[in-house]
Amino acid sequence: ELQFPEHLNATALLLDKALEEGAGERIAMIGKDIRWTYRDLQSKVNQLASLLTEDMGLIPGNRVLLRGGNTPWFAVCWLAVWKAGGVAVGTMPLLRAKELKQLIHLGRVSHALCEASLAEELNLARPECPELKEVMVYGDDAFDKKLASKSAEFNAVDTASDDPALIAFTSGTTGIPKGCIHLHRDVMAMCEVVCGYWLKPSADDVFIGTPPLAFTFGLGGLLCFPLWARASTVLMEKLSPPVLIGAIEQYGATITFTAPTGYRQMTPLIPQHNITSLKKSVSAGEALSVDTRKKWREATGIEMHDGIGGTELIHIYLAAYPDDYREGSLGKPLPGYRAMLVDEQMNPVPVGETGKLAVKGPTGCRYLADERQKSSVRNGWTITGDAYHQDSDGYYYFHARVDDIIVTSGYNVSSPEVESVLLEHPAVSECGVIGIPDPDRGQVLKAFIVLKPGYTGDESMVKTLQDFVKQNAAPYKYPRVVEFVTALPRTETGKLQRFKLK
Ligand code: 3UK
Repeated sequence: ELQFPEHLNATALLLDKALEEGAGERIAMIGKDIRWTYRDLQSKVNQLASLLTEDMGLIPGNRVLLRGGNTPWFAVCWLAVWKAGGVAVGTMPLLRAKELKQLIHLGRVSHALCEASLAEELNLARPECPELKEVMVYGDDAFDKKLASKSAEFNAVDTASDDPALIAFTSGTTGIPKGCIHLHRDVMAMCEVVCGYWLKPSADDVFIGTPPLAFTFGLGGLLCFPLWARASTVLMEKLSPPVLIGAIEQYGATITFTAPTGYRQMTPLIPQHNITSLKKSVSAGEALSVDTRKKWREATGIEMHDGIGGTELIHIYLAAYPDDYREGSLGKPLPGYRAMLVDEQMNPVPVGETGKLAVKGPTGCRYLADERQKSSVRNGWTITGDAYHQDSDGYYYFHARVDDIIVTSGYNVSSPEVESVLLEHPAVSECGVIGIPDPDRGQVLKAFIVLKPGYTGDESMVKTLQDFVKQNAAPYKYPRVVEFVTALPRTETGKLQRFKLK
C-alpha cells in the first residue's frame, strides 16, 4: 500500500524536489519556440504563483479555472496553482460560453487563468458568473511584462496531502459533465502507480501526445509523469496524427500518449518517417482493437501499453503489460488497486460471466454532486459504467460501457466488438456502431462507416461489410443498417460520441 506523509504539495514533489536532486539543467519542457530547463520552469512557476497570490488575491482552497491549449505555459498555470494551494479546474479548449458557465457554477470557481486566444468565450460567460472574481489572460505582452516583475522565489504552500488539487470534469460522452475532486496525494499516487509499476519511465525519456491537460489522461501523461521521472515533455497544440508523427521524429520522442484512433491514423504514415526513437506507446480512452494493436506492432515493433482509466479515478487503474499481453485483454488491476465484477446488487459474478467493474485503490471518486456519489461509490468501491468478463487466470476483458451494449433479438452485443471487426476490413477507416429501435428485434445494429480513400459506399459495399462481419463474428452481430459518412462525432479527447450517432 502507498503511504503518503500528512502534508505534501504536488508541485513541490514534481518540480522543486527535482531541482533539489540536481535536475536543474535538464530539459523539462519543449514547445513551439520553447526549450525550458527544470530551473527555467521553476522560475516561471514561482513568478506565476507570486502573481496569483499577490495580484489576484488567491488564497489556498480557491478554485481556479484553467483554459489553454497544450503548451509549456499552460503547464506553468497548473503547477503554479498547486504551488499556491489553489484547486485547478481544467477546461477543454473548445468549450463554449454556456458550458464554461456551467463548470464555473458547479465548481464554484473564483479565479481564472486563460490563454489570450481562448478569452472570447470566457468573456461571454463572465457577466453571468458573479462568483468568478479574478481573470488573468496569459500569452500576451501585458502578461509577460507583469510576470517578469514578479519574484522568482516562492515557497510551496504546505498543503495537506488530502487537500484538493483539481476538479476534473468528465468528458461528456453522456451529457451533463460531472466534477470529480482529486487531492494532492491522488496526483502523486497516479504517478507512483502508473509510472512506478507500469510505464517505468527514466530521466532520458521524451514524452509526447495529444490528450489535453484538462483531460486527466493528458495531465498525467504529458505533465505529471514526465516531471515525476525528471524527463522531458513536448507540449504542443493541435497534434493531429500526421503532425504528431512528424513531431515524434523531430523531437526524438520516446513515449507517446494518444487514443486508439490516433495510432490507427498514424500507422499508414510510418514508412515516411524515422520514428526509431519511440520505445513505448500508451493507448487509453477507448477500446484498443486487436487489429490496431497488431498493425502498430508490425509497423513499429512496439507492443502497446493499453490501460483503462477514468476521470473518476484520475488515471489508469487496470492495464495490460506489453510483456504479459493476452489477446483482447486489458490485463489486471495495477498494484494498489483491487477490481471485481459485480451485478446490480453488488454481488460478485462468477468467472467468465459479464459484470460491471468496481474498483478500489489509492485514488478514488469524490463527485461534487452528492446524489451521484451515493449511486456510484459504495463502501469505497467506485462502480464504473463498464462491462467486462474475467478469465480463470484473472485477466480482464472489456466489453463496452454498459450504455453501449445493444440487445438485439435477446442477444447482447457490444458496440466496440463489432467496430473492431469492421476496422479489420481494408476499406474501413473509422466506424461507430449503435443500436436503433426495431419493432421485431427490440434493437438492431446500425454501423456508421468512414471509408478509406478509393472506396465507394454503395449497395455492394454494404453487402461486403455485412458479410465480413458475419464471417468474422457470430452472425447475429452483423449491422443490418449501414450508413456511410465522412467523419464521426468525437470529443476533444478523441472518444467516439455514440450518443450523437443515436
Ligand atoms: C473508456 C476505455 C476501453 C471506459 C481516461 C486514461 O478515458 C479516460 O477517462 P474518461 O472519464 O472515460 C473513462 C471511460 O473511457 N476507456 C478508457 N480507457 C479505455 N475503454 N479501453 C481503454 N483502454 O469506458 C472508461 O470507463 O474520459 C483514460 C487515463 C485517464 C482518463 N481520464
